[in-house]
Amino acid sequence: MKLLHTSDWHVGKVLKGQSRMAEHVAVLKQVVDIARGERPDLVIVAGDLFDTAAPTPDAKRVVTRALSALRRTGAEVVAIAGNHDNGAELDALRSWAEAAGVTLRGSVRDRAEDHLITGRTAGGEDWRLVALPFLSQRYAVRATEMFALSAAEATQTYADHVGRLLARLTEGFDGGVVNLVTAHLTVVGGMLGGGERDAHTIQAYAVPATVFPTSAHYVALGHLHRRQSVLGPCPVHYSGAPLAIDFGEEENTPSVTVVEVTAATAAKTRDVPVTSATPLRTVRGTVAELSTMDTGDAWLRVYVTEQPRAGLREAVQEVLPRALEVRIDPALLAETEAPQRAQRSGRAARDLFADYLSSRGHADPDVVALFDRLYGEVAH
Ligand SMILES: [Mn+2]
Repeated sequence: MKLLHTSDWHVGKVLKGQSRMAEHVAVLKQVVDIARGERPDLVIVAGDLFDTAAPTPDAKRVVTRALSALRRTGAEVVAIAGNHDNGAELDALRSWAEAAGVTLRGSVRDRAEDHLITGRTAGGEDWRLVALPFLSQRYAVRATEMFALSAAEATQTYADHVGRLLARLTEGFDGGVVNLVTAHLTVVGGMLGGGERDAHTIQAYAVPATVFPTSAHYVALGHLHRRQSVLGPCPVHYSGAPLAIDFGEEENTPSVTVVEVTAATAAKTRDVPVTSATPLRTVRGTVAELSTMDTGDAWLRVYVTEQPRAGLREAVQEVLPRALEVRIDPALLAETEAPQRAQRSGRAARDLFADYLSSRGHADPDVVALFDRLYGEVAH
């Protein structure tokens, strides 16, 4: 059978004030086009369909249309909730989704059978898919345990919990059927894409790849935005996000993963690039250097290698109108040594403010003069 594995759409993402909605429409259209060309039997969306737990009506329309369009290619469609999704809300839509031929699993239920989805391809191959949506560590590691355990023990408990769940859910995996797993989690050794929220938590609650059984023919993961396979007892893959979600992910090649697998042969994977999103780029330089750069239509994060001064952001945005984030180069700020804290008592506000500015590498007489004028207006 053939699978199309995708994840981490993050529809509704607003990047530094810039909506990505038009890009998402184009990206998901391309994913649907790929599905039309590839004709997979099953499409798996491994979580983080939305960027937030309270998506806008626009975001909901884009996601539901994409799921329906994928279904219309003739594929079964299964989607699970990620940590960014509102699992309970996805579950609330289950009966509607089912009527449209789309299977949703929003949150972990106490009935194991609820997480086992079975099907048969047009060619007569049987498959079963264990669908485990994101399991919150707050839910998995009860508060009482958190107080009594060290961080390492709490992580172990989360990994144990996920391991026990997967062992229970996959205990019926046996021969003659294509055994599949989808989950939204971090596997130990996985490489972050760069833009995932709260990277610390993502790494702290990593589970070992040994939670997946040798009897699985393919494990379709979401959560890490970088396309990668993970060493494990069976084929374990992250499809990665189909577009760079945030700065730091510009080195990833966004794609979907097409998988050919049978009950008797090892899964063969192939990456199909998704190219419709606007690229993200990080550039560095002085305003003069930046003004000579050709950055095309990319959204930019700009690290300016100049001392901070009033109007610097505007100067950058004038030469690079697609700069969404403008910051002083962190390397430059680190070089600026913080002077000794000056004696405060008995000194004028203007002098204290000037000291503060120079301590931040921002000695700009225009700003001091403006402060002086505004302070004069409110102090009398
Ligand atoms: Mn995620």
